[in-house]
Amino acid sequence: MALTDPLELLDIAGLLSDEERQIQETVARFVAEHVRPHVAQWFEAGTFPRELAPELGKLGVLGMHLEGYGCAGTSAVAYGLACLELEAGDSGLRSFVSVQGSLAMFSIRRYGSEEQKQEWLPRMAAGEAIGCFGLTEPDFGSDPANMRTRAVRDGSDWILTGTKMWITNGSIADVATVWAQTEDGIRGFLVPRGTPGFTTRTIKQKLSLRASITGELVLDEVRLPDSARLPGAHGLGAPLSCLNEARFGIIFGAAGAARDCLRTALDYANTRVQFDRPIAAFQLTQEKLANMAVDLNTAALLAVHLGRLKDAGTIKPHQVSVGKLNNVRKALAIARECRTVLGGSGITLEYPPLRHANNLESVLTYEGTSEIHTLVIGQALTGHAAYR
Ligand code: TGC
Ligand code: FAD
Repeated sequence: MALTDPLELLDIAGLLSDEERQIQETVARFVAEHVRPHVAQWFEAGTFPRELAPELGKLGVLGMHLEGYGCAGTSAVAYGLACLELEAGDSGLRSFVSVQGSLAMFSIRRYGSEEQKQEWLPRMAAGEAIGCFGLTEPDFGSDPANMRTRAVRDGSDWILTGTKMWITNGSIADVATVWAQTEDGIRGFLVPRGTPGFTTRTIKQKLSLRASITGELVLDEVRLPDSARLPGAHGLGAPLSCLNEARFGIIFGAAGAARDCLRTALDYANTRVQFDRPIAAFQLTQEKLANMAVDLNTAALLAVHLGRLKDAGTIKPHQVSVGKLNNVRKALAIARECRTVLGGSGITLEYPPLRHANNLESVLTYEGTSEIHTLVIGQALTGHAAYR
């Protein structure tokens, strides 16, 4: 008798509470109804349907692990499981939710004034307002400490000038959290769409994360009042603390993309007949499937373990790096291997593995490249920072 799901191999669901399983199933149903039937077409067209935002708001996943202001305040593990199911649909969908909740909303929740929280968080939780997070610049990605975007005082106002690159939701966002150098170190600012001097552009011709909008933010002497500054954010540690949140979601999300690929490959291998036998009956295919199932289940175990550490309030940034590095690397390898199980059919959008593999190329790079996470782990092991 075959297992119905590859994650049954280690009974990962047995590690979860009833409430966590319920949240996971609710998100899985949403993805089955609202995403799976359309996602190949969104990917092909290179669009993310904005009208999905209020639906995601109703589902309760936007800022779901934050407390108050219309957010559900769930556990970290529950949030992770939601990311797993969203990314099983498409990494672009999980990206939308990560950027909205873990970067844009989290930056306001942790570092914003009471007025900023009241103004933005309830609408963002409902999906009525979309946020983005501008840290990366054309010349400074892995090394944000050297960013060129500047904010200088002009009386009681600030004048912001600079360019942010590769910004998820950048050209559809109603508000951007923008990080800039000041005389007093790095600070964060909320820049609403429509502010004079603030323009955005959508980046085209992507071969990855096509069902997600990626943009450039241009700030040309944008004048903002001091009330637009995030008063609690001082120094590079502030944006990096937001990254910990989004990186955490990716640890679970990558496992979701890999599970979708492996489910597809298992189904395909059981039904595709060559040499008068299902290809699942060949030892070489079984070796692929077994290795991938072991890697997927250990990735899921790691995700749940890190989720428990996060819920206990003890997780460290280098532990998040272990999860992000391992799970994205493994998910990418699984997606590519599943593609081979599907033969020629694997290269089309009719099946998800190559779409996931292409998406995971971005996931390997954003939120800290695999090399940067390797160096974070190296620093934790040796005490030596080897970035510069
Ligand atoms: P370093 O001197 O090590 O640190 C500066 C200050 O920050 C503190 N810190 C952290 N705090 C919280 N969480 C972390 N993970 C932190 N890492 C460092 C550190 O303690 C220090 O604090 P203080 O008080 O002493 O000043 O900084 P560094 O310049 O040497 O850089 C370290 C490095 C390379 C690890 C960091 O720059 C880095 O992580 N680079 C990667 C950049 C990155 O990940 N960018 C992502 C942009 S956002 C994105 O990709 C969104 S995609 C979303 C989607 O679509 O899903
Ligand atoms: P670089 O930093 O130039 O790196 C190029 C190569 O050099 C990489 O392999 C890197 O690992 C390597 N490298 C760099 N430094 C070192 C070192 N010290 N040692 C060894 N190797 C090194 N950013 C945001 O701020 N907000 C977003 O919403 C956002 N969304 C994104 C969406 C997509 C689809 C993509 C692709 C990117 C997004 N990013 C976003 C940007 C992303 O975080 C950066 O691309 C990433 O941090 C890497 O920066 P970079 O592209 O400038 O590459």
